[in-house]
Amino acid sequence: MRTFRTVVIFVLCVLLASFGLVYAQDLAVFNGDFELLPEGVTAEEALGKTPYGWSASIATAPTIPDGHISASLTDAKVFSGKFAVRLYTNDAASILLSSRPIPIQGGLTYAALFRIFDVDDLATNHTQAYMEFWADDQGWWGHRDFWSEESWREQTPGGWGTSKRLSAVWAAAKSFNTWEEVIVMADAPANAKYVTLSLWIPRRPMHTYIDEIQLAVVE
Ligand SMILES: [Ca+2]
Repeated sequence: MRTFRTVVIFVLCVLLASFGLVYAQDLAVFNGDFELLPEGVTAEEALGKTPYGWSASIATAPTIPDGHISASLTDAKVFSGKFAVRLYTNDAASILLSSRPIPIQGGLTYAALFRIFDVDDLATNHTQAYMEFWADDQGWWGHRDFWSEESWREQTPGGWGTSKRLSAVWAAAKSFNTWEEVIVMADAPANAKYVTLSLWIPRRPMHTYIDEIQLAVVE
């Protein structure tokens, strides 16, 4: 039986073969599988809150009641392990879920793999998966650590902006009610120092689950 990691490398190699590339090396995505909880925190305490190590920016309208929009840890549907993240809005709100900035080397090619389960009960749209490249630690987050344990304990809302972004590439899921592997691949700009992996719902009702987000540098 193939290990999960082998399957991942296999998927990437299949994709990369068509580009004439032959090797991908995994890079760490902090809590990319959503299994990590802050120290001493129980599942009961963490479920329903923004996942540890992820930043959620939610743009609401005053007409939307509390609780109708969320980016929350869930055990209702997972690709692997015990937990995944659920993005939900039943109105035309926007949700941006972003990873901790990951150090990279400019000029290299990166591939990100997202597992997305779009539910078709609210809309006929799909979740968009992004790689966003930044020049230094002065991206939209400035000097603030939105991914720390302290930020999790305070459930600090994330921010977001594109004015300092060097470039971005994205792909959307295409199917409903099944786990789909969505791959995003791009060359990092020469002056890029960080990439963030993001999920974006632009002003639409959506109900989706995301799990096992991975990143590889392609050599
Ligand atoms: Ca998981």
